[in-house]
Amino acid sequence: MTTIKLYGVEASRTFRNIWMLKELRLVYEHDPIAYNDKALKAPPYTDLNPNGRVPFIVVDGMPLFESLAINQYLADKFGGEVAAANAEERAQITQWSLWAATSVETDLGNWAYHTMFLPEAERKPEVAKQALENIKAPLAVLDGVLAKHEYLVGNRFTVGDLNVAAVCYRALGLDMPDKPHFKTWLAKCWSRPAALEARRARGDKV
Ligand SMILES: N[C@@H](CCC(=O)N[C@@H](CS)C(=O)NCC(=O)O)C(=O)O
Repeated sequence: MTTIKLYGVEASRTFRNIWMLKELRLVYEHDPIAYNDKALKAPPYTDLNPNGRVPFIVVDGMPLFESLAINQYLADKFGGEVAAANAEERAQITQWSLWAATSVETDLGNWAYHTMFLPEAERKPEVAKQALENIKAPLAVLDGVLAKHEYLVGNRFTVGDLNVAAVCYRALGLDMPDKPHFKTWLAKCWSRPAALEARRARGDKV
């Protein structure tokens, strides 16, 4: 029998993997260790993820880190509609996952930190403003693609949508009337039952 153990507090990137585990209806153990817990920076945790960060997962003894790679692996291993159907779909899913991590994640994070998370005295409005400016172009790209296609890969919801929507989580709180296709797609992805469960797990009132 397969054993799956996920590590990381829900209110962290770990919720991306909780969403995927719930999409696939997998049974798993969970160690909700916090990202600022000192224990994360030492064995036995660093034996599993030498970065000392969450999330990471252990499936049948194999440790894996990087939230988006974990989701692609879970989809590949446990299959179903959300997985790539062939090498071409897998390539496109990887393309979108890497795109989200490199083109959107940092700026969206900076916007959220400097508008919501940091103590008010530490927030820098100019950083938030620049971050918002920076994400306009990549999100316009996404909006353009979603104007022509309901989903990113293969005309159905896949781990590609899940990974990009998960990275764009903070954009749920952004008013973007000029990006209607992106907003509709984001709301649709995040209203999936598994996505709502993942949000509730991190304390969102949804
Ligand atoms: N690219 C990694 C980022 C992992 C990451 O930075 N995790 C944060 C929590 S969301 C963390 O553990 N931070 C603690 C630290 O950097 O010491 C992923 O997507 O899994």
